[in-house]
Amino acid sequence: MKKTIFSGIQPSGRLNVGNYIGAISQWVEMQKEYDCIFSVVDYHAITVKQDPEELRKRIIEVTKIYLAAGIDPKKSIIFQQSAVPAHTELAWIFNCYGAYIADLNKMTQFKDKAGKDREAVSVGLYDYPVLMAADILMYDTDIVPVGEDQKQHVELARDIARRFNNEFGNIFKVPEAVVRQEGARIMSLLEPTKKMSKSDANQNNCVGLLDDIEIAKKKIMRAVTDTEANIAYDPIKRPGISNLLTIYSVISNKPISDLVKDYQGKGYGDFKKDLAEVVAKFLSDFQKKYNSFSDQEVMVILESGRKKVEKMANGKMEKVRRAIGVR
Ligand code: AQP
Repeated sequence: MKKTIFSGIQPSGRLNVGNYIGAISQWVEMQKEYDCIFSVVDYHAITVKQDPEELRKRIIEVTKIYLAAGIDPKKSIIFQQSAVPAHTELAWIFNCYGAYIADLNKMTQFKDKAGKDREAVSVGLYDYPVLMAADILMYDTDIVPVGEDQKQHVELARDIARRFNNEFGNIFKVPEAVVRQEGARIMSLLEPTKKMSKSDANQNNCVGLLDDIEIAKKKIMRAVTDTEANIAYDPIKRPGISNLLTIYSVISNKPISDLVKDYQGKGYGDFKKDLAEVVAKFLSDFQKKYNSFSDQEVMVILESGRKKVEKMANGKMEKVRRAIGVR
């Protein structure tokens, strides 16, 4: 039997090359070998304030990005999380069985996102990892391909599955996170010690997948490097240039060591100019595919995905409801 993959992205901003490299590009490869389920996790997006009209647009936009990247709806299931209410139901049950306050207090993403205002953010932002556990565990997922930042949340899903199974019998599969070796954490262009994030208030930190090509090139040219003169890979001491090398390597499919050799004796100016061209070509091909999908097509794909996962989710929920004694 083929293994099951589950992953998702929240429509909380404009998707960037970090999301593509860390998550979506892995998914595309995995479709060849596994049964894949990819969700547009819109109930995660509302853990921070969203404009309803923007959110509606972003749900379609993220789905088109999956399609443009090469997720094939004939091979893989694509669905919208909120269309399957079993996800929030299971999250509630995990809130009561399996997830502890002590777990959520450790979550670094919550600490980063809540900042100093911890008491004033939504309960949803705090509870986000529990909903994510419900998403993953619902479908007997074996593997969760994510970027580095989501590893801790997948660990929690594993703990919840084990705890629930200990109490109620073998109901959930314990999944594993898969993080790519190179590109698991693409950094911000202007502050390369911080992760590139789609909801970053300063969009000059990110190369958006739907950015205007000329603007994207300018963002690369302005990216922070350092005061050294040579092109070298050292993420700790030289995070800026190392991040650009990673982006270059993944997009052009050339090993970092080859790129470093190619740029011996050349400066940042030459390197960035070439990278800007590589990124421009990538974005232009990507956007052509993106624009070939209509909103109508997307709605049909999401609806067909909903029908497929709903059956699985309902089956799992019946077992869970019986196990905890509400049926
Ligand atoms: N900088 C990154 N490098 C590599 N992978 C990344 N991912 C996100 N940023 C990077 C991966 O993309 C997927 C998106 O997951 P998400 O939408 O649930 O949110 P996130 O992890 O919180 O990503 P963002 O872009 O930072 O969104 P916002 O700003 O809304 O919080 C995940 O697989 C993630 O690891």
